Amino acid sequence: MRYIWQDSELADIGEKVLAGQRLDFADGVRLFRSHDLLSIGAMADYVRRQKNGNRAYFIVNRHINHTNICVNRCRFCAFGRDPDSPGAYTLSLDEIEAKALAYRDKGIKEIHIVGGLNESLSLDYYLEMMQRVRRAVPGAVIQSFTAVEIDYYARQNGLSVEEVLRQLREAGLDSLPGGGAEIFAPRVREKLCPKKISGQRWLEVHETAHRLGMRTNATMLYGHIETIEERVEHLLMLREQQDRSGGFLTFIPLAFHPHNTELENLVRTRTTGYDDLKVLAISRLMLDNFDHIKAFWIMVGPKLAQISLAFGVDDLDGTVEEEKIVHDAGADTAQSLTRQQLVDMIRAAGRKPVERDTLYNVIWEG
Ligand code: V47
Repeated sequence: MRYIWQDSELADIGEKVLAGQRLDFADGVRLFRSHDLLSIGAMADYVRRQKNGNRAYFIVNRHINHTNICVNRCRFCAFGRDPDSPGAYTLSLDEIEAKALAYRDKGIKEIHIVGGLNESLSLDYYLEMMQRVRRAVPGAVIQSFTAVEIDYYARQNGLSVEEVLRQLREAGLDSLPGGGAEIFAPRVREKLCPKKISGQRWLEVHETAHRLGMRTNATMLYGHIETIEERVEHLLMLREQQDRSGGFLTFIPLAFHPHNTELENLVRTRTTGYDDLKVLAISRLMLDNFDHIKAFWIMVGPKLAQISLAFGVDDLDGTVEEEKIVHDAGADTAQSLTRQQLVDMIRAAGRKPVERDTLYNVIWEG
């Protein structure tokens, strides 16, 4: 069998992929510099098939953003507000419980809750939130609070990250989502999110969660001021962490949306479809110790997410229902897709739809 990349400038990288050898920093940079998208995609598709066969995953889930009040005020974020700004909100525990309860009988398998760093909320609010959501939807996995939020609750309460995670887990938390990673490079963090925890700290929080037996996700925010080298470093830092602690489930690249952010005049355009596919495919190639690569359709649109199934992606995320963070920043995607739409998108790409829970337990196979 001959592969498309064997006649390309990337043939030597393709040989490594075929031999199951790890790609290095220089390979990653060359892949990002190359315009041979089809060769990169074919290599990623080869790896994807080795790991996941013909399966493509989705989940019936619901996002809840409990507050947009945030002390960090990152320059790339259109969601965060000061407490007295127009549009600032904090959901009561009754409101959060009602949002979860509304999905109780709809086969929901995951509740994804993230929000801002709100000084006026106590750890008790989060503990009771977990208890109430757990009771409201006992059949769903609760994947909540980014590493940034967990670190904040620890500092706010004079507790260790481990203690906060233990208490939240006791109350119902199962897993951490991958947000807040942005780009680990200190140069970018100083410019875009100087108040946010360092990349090192983000990794430490995930390492602690993994040590406690919790599975977590990882992300990378791309398409702003980061360089190609900083993208590759970010991926390699995640790969090294995964070698050490092994608890990452899936990697989700997040395409930067500039509208309504402080970067709007600097980064005038959204990421291109070409770059989105390259980031997804190169992530599949570099992160050889991650089982899954997810295209969050909310970010890249359902059509590109579907095409990405031929570029290394094996997961489209889910029904979502309500999304504020990227829609505040100008996303023009819908708020939700139905289960049937996800199944149809996957089938039309020639793949076998598999409904999963957060931990990739199979709920249904089509
Ligand atoms: O942490 C903020 C990013 C994240 C913008 O773990 C932005 O399965 C684009 O992490 N343009 C939240 N992105 C979303 C997130 C996520 C989504 C879906 C699934 C999972 C998972 C995680 O969104 C934030 C930040 O990194 N973000 N502002 C923006 N303007």
